[in-house]
Amino acid sequence: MQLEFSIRNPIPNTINIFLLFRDRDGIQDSEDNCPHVANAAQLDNDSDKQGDSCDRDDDNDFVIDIHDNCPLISNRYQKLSAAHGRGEECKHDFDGDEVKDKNDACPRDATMTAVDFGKHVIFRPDGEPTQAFWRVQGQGREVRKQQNNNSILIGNKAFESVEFNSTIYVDSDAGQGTIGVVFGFQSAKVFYIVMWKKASPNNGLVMKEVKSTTGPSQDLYNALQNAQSVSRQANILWEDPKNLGWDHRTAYKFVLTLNSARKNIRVNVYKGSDNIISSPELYAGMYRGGRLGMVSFNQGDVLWTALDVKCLHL
Ligand SMILES: [Ca+2]
Ligand SMILES: [Ca+2]
Ligand SMILES: [Ca+2]
Ligand SMILES: [Ca+2]
Repeated sequence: MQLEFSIRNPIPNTINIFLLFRDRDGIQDSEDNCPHVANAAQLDNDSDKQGDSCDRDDDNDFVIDIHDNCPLISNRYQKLSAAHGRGEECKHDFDGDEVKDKNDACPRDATMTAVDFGKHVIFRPDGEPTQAFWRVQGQGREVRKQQNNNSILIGNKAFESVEFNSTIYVDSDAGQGTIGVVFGFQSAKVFYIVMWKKASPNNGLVMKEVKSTTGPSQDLYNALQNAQSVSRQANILWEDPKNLGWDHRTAYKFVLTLNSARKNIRVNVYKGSDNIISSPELYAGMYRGGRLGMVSFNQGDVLWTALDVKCLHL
């Protein structure tokens, strides 16, 4: 919904879009279940319209969270499991979604047990109409972009602190385009992007912070492709100083670690077991969580496989 809001009803350039979001988590205050706390995931375990991040009692059992031995499962009598140091009712399954913690991608989020990009939106940052060139398969853990066009796929689920893993593979000998991932997506005007070019002279991996006054437009697309920061569109946060490009038919594992509390972000890229690209821990002042996705410009036959997400509780 956030995306449609931004694309179909662009906000005039004169209005600071952040005035609508006091806590800058991408949720409009009127719809935000914690308007003073950045909680992009909007979790509300007991469905009382007070988000977990600002609800003192997330399970409505009258034991406040800080004293509750199962804060997401109603257990008024607080029976303790001595072996686990938690309440009996949540000793193996903290959020009560019937997936044990060790198998649960987000053990403190009952709405999320495994990543699934089956539900998503697609948009073109250049503002052109989107075409159905994307396919999602493998229970939402594999995404393929078949044709060469400029578009971004964004999963519907928003995350706060998270580790996002994907293996990117160009299944072709053709093309010199850009491949990458998107994170902290709040709207088509506010997101982060990791882009990796193949061709020189501007090859190499770059991480950008998008804060666009226009949203999808030729200006935004040009700014994303620009080797410099472009005011009112996109800032470069980090560039790989080694300027490595990617190769056809080679698998690269991307690991993004995102901390919404400390606003730290980090990317590592592996080829086999070699850590070929490693950013330092970057401070990203506006990172407050958001949705995850994939990007490719001027490149077809791109595969994102082994998609995996782990919520981090820091
Ligand atoms: Ca909020
Ligand atoms: Ca609540
Ligand atoms: Ca409670
Ligand atoms: Ca669980």
